[in-house]
Amino acid sequence: MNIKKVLAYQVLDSRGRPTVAVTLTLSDGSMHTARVPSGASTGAHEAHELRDGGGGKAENFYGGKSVFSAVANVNEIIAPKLIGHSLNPAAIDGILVEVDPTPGHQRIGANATLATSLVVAKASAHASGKSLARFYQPTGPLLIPMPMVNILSGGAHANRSLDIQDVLVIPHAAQSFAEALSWIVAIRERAASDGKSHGVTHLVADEGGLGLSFASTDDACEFVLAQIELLGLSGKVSLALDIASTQFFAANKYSLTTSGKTFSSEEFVNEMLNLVNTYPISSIEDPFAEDDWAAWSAFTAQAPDKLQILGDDLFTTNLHRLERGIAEKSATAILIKANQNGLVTSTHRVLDHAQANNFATVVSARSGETEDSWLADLAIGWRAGQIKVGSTHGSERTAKWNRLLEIEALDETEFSKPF
Ligand code: 2PG
Ligand code: MG
Repeated sequence: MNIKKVLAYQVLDSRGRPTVAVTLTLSDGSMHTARVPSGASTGAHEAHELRDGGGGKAENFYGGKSVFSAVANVNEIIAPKLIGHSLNPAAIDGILVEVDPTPGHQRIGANATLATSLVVAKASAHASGKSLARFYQPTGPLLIPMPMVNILSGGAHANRSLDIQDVLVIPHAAQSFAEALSWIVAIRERAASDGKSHGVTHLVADEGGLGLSFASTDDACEFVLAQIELLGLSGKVSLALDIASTQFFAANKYSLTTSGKTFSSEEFVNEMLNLVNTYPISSIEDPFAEDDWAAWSAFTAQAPDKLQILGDDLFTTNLHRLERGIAEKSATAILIKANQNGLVTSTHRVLDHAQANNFATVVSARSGETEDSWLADLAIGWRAGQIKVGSTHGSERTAKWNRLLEIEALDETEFSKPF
């Protein structure tokens, strides 16, 4: 089957900001669409998201955040090279690299390359008569990932109502994904009503979590643990934190706004060790800034064996940075975000390399998402083992949860138990 037409256009993400969509038409007449997400707490080493910036049309309508140039790059530079091409995701990703060999797709934009790369993967699955998940794993039970779900948001996602970005929960003792999700919804509901009864005005943050204010990370952890306990889920649901510390690291110091305290790297290693030794935390993400490699290694050497130490801004789904992290024992797990990388095949390669080196892998959405659900299929098809999508509110989040529920209901599956 061949590619007949490729058309990119601008659509909106969950923050109401423009993003790139691509619709591909195949020679059988079928049409396939992919939309790309966008981060807010982005790492410095991510692939380049091309936005138009100030001037003319862009500034008038979207304050410089439009993606008309990325759209034009797909329609004018990429599309002519793909028309008539057979469906081969690796070969087409190779063409995208030839079109723009700069690191991070600086010239044509990673939003242009990823939208194209994703739509080719979706169309290829269709051409082989399979779902996207089954395209990657044609036979055998599919592995439904353990979810890591946002309950409280702070940092860049909730007007810094909390220094850290997320307090999440992991329903590690659930027997199925459906059961896991029902526990999470109950915890979030309880947290929302408890927040109100404490007189706290709560806001729904960028990822659908609650933007409650807390004086400290400890208070936020205790609040979520109280909800877990009241539901009789103690010992069955653990905490996960995304510290997103690059956001409050400057001039070699970690500076917390809520407490007004400032820490050197060494002091912050101890601060994070205290936190993980005090609460039932299964996973901690970005406890240190994206280039503070020494702090990561020092922490990993001293942290409890069972703790998952997860690199997001540290690795930015980049093979070279992952290789350094493996060599320096900086972490034990990697967050996988396709738009940090820019291509589906090379994102998959990063995930495989991590697993081959005994790193756990967590496929993740961005804070700016669309209703597209390819993330769920990739997490399953690539046997990631874990997934992070934000909270349970917002259709851009439920699109992924519902796709996981659908696959669990319809296909032969097993539920991942990484903890
Ligand atoms: C993160 C993500 C998702 P963003 O830091 O892990 O929670 O946020 O997409 O803003 O980078
Ligand atoms: Mg993160």
